[in-house]
Amino acid sequence: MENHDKAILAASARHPIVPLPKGQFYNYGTAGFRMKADLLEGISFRVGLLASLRSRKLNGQAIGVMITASHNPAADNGVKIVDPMGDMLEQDWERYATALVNAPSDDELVAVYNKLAAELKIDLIVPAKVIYGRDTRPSGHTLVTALVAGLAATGAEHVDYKLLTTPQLHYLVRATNSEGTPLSYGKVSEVGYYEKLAEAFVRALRGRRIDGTLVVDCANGVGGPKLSELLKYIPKDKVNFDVKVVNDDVLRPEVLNLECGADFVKTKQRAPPSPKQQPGIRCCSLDGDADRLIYYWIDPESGFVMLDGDRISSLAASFIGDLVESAGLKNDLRIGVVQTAYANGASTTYITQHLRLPVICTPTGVKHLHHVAQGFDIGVYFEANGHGTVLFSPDALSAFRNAEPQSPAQKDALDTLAALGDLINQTVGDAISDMLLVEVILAHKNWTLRDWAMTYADLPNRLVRVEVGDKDRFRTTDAERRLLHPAGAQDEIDQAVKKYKDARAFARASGTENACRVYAEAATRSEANELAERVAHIIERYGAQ
Ligand code: NG1
Ligand code: ZN
Repeated sequence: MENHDKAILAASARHPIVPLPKGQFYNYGTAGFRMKADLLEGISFRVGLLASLRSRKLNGQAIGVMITASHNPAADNGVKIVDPMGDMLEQDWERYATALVNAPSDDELVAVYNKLAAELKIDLIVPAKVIYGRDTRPSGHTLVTALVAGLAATGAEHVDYKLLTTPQLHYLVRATNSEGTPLSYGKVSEVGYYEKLAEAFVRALRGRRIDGTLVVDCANGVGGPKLSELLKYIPKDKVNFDVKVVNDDVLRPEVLNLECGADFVKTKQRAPPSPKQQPGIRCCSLDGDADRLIYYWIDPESGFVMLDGDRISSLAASFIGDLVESAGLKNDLRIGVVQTAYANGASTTYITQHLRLPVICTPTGVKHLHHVAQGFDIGVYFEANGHGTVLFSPDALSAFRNAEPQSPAQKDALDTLAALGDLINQTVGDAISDMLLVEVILAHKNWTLRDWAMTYADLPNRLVRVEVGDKDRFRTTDAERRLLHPAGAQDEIDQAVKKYKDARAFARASGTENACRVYAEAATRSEANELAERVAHIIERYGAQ
């Protein structure tokens, strides 16, 4: 049997783990391992070991590793594993990642590695392949070196794709594993991704005009250069796509996600202060690794108006729902929308009552949404923060291609749907692909952002972060909408909610920070604020016990 012990021991000594205070552990959470970059070198090395094991377990299929901390400040970083179809790491393996990373010494690391290989019946002679990329954070270099040391120590073949957006890496993992099969996802290169999106964008537009200029704030992250690159592949003679790329400075690391980007816009509910936008201009923001997207404009009368993930979700569901009907496939394909408890209640009402589509609520974290969306023929899923995509089942994709159109209108709808199948990233939420989708829909509907915003009125809402002693004491049920523990807390929240009209509130432990989050919505802004404060006090009180 192949033995990696010596190589792992030697390399681990060069990429040590930073011990945490007694009783604390590193945890593979919703975003993989994410924290201050100077804690991550040893973790990245160990993730390399795990990625090799995972690839071997899956008979040498390529596994992805992405080094990014998304919308977090520049000093943070993160390491996340991507499964062969481009989806998130299988849930059971999160535990194995956590076990490897928390091994207290090099010897114990080797012991955990071998124990996992034995328990999971992994043949260490099988070839392993891991592909990886990173965002623009300077700490990415050190983390890549450590990752490669882990891959080399375990004899895994590895490919460095250097700077990538997170969704680009997901694309490349799926493209690598499907290459040469009937289900090929596209060329195995960054250029292949641009070609695929650009071609599908032109096809989905079907000659429609895109109105005005689109300003894209790239959070001074990797999305900036990548979007500029993509734009070169969109033929100017076929499409009038006037894009102004702003906040694309990737040379000064300290400006990453600083006062710009999708997370800033969503949480501060205002436009980035720089560059200042003229009223009426269509704007959108990506986050630091280009997997979140938020649209907005400055209205001459009402000021800043935001169109977030819930809006993108309802826009996509409405457009695709209409196309499916026009294509004569309404009785053949099940369309559904997946949201989390953070979705604005007005969006849920609009989708269920106006669009008449089913909505399922899942716990926070895209892996949950993705999984439930796979249960539909067309599953639209977005988090309110702008992360999401639309998944098409194999049946849906083959219906778009093979259904016999009975009229030119049916043919047009089928062709548009087939183009959307290629335009929309099927592996993970992709801000650049989602942006092209929104532009296609607005062009088809001949809508401005104001027309889009008029479809329904958001309920005023407020999100509050509450510091608690031990957030893990707060346990939830019903897709995180109700607290099970600590006993009594939910009753108090229920009492508070009853005092307001059209109100809803919930509290849950964050999966990415050591805190609880409280969300409240109500008929007016002041009531939403008041309710959020009340529930936050309840959580503070229980959190202090
Ligand atoms: P937590 O910290 O578990 O609330 C946050 C976001 C999620 C998700 C993850 C991963 C909110 C309220 N929560 O999770 O939607 O995106 O980060 O980045 O936005
Ligand atoms: Zn992100």
